[in-house]
Parts: sequence; structure tokens; C-alpha cells
Amino acid sequence: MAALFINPHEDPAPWRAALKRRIPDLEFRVWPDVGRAEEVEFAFCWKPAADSLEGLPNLKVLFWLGAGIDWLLEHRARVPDVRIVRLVDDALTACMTEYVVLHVLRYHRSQPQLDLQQSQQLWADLPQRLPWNRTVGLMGLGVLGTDAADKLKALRFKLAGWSRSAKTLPGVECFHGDDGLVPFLNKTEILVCLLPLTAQTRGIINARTLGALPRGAFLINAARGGHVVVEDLLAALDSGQVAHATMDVFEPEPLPVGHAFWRHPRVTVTPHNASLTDPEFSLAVVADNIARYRRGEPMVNEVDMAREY
Ligand code: NDP
Ligand code: OXD
Repeated sequence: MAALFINPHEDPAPWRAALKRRIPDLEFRVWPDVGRAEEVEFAFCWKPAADSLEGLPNLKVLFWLGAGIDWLLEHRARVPDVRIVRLVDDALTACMTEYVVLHVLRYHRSQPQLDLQQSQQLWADLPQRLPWNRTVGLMGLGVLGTDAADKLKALRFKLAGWSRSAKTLPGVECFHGDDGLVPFLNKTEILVCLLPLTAQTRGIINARTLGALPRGAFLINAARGGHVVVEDLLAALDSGQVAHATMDVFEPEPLPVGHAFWRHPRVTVTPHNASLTDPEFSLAVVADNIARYRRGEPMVNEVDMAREY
């Protein structure tokens, strides 16, 4: 049997090497060299050409080489009816937590203002807050949100979190569901979005929700561009309701040249690199799931397409 790598964005060589080390009996093929299509049992995909998933009659499991499965939801009509597993691994989580901590601290320590002062050759103190007097609000308390919460807790921030279902996390004031959203936002001074993009969460960062934050709040969006209503965020930045925003994800990507975010003085743009997929770590998790599948055991991080994440 064979595994088909369908990822036009990455060099297949390290994936091939990692697979060979971990499952030597599984042949590695790279799309479009499918070979005998009926031999393909597993697909490793990230944003493939939409037709590349067709014509694989014995495909059993599609391993999505990213954490967010919104591409699959968007292309649902062309996605085969097979089991789907998303990527959750330590490297991806650790990198995302670095991104969140980096930008939370940057806001907490007024670094954008200090950069501005430096550009004006201005030597001036700024008031400094203590972390236990500053509330960071995590939208999404899943794999990434809970790890970021742990590390921010170690830095002694006050933490709030919002999820779909009710949760209890030590050191995090937890809110959930529609009723919990505004109370969560009301106390959030640095808002970090780590939600999946679903029908329920599309456009969730909008005039209403930004307006529920304390004036002068900060936004860090490392989830998906589709969470943000761009014109509402620009208006909130212009009015001072939002002091500064850091965004790693956009719709579309790459962020088009000339887009208002590129040159906005109170926006930081990063090129969807908050967290990167490392073939060695990712393949370890994929290989473990293939072994589970072969033993007839439940796989970990299987996606519920009806729930959309
Ligand atoms: P998880 O599925 O582990 O967690 C999702 C969290 O969001 C859960 O707490 C879930 O609630 C909550 N949630 C989902 N829907 C709603 C809703 N309607 N209302 C309130 N809360 C909701 O996802 P991960 O933490 O692994 O990843 C989150 C996202 O981060 C990914 O989907 C992806 O888009 C993005 N990402 C971005 C990367 C980058 O490089 N920029 C890299 C990796 C991921 P509950 O706990 O109740 O289920
Ligand atoms: C993502 C990822 O989902 O990089 O963005 O894993």
C-alpha cells in the first residue's frame, strides 16, 4: 500500500525520509505521480489542488498537515468521505505559544510605543503595569489556547478564556457560549484569537465584539483571517478602541500588496508563520496514527466534520 503526499507548498524530501524511517513498508508517492491509484491508502495533504483528492478508490485516512481544517470545510464537496485527522504536535504547539507570548509581552511592555519613541529620538518613560493587573483573554481553549494559557500563567498574567463548551482551568476565568462572549470581552485587555474557522466563528472579530473590549485593547489574531471583519477592525484602530493589532493570518493569503494592513502604523503583519509544521515531529504523530489505524484502535485528533473542527 502507499501514502500520497499532496502538498504543493512544501518539499516532499524530508517527509519521505521521515516516513521511511518510521514505516519502511509504506511506499511514499508525491502527487501528481499517483501510480496505481487503488494502492493509495493514506494521503498527507495541505491546501492541495482541489481535484487532487479525486480518483483514490481505496483512500482510508486523510492526514491534514495543519491544525485548522477550514480549507476542507470550504472544499467539502470535493473532499472524499474518508476519516480525517488534523495535525497536533508538540512543535506546532510550542511555536504558537512562543508567538502568543512574544506579542502579549510586546503589548504589555508598550514596545510599539517605545519603537515610535526611538524613531523620534525621544527618551521618555512609559507607565509600566504588572502582569497580575493585566488580563489576557484567549478566544479558544483547545490545544493551542490551553498551552498559551499555561505559559502566560507562569508569567503571572490574569487570564480569561472563552470556548464553546464549559471548562474549568486553574488560573483561567472561563467563559463559554454566546452568553459568555461579552462578559469575557469586557475584561480582556489583550485579546488572542486561537479559534478554528467555522460557520459559527467566521467574522467573530467585528464592530460588536471589538466594541465590547475595554478601550485601547490589543488584538493578536493567530487563527484565521476569516475571523476578522477587516473594515470593523480598521475603524476600531482609527477610533482608538483598539490600540494595536498583530495578525498572522489573512483572507486571502498572501495578504495582497497595497492592503491597508501593510502600512497601518498600528498593525503588525506576520506571514502566517506563527507556527510551522516540522516534518520530523509531524510525521511522528502521523506514523503513530497509522499504527493505531492498522491495529484497529482509535486515532488521535480525528476531525468531526459535522462540528467543523
Ligand atoms: P482546537 O480544536 O484544539 O481548539 C479549538 C477551541 O476553540 C476549543 O476550545 C473550542 O471549544 C473553541 N471553539 C470552537 N468553536 C467555538 C465557538 N463557536 N465558540 C466558542 N469557542 C469555540 O484547535 P487548536 O487549538 O489546535 O487550533 C486552533 C486554530 O488555530 C486552528 O483551527 C487554526 O485555525 C489556528 N492555527 C493557526 C496557525 C498559524 O500558524 N497561524 C497554526 C496552527 C493553528 P471547545 O473546547 O468547547 O471545543
Ligand atoms: C495551520 C497550521 O492550521 O499551520 O495554520 O497548522
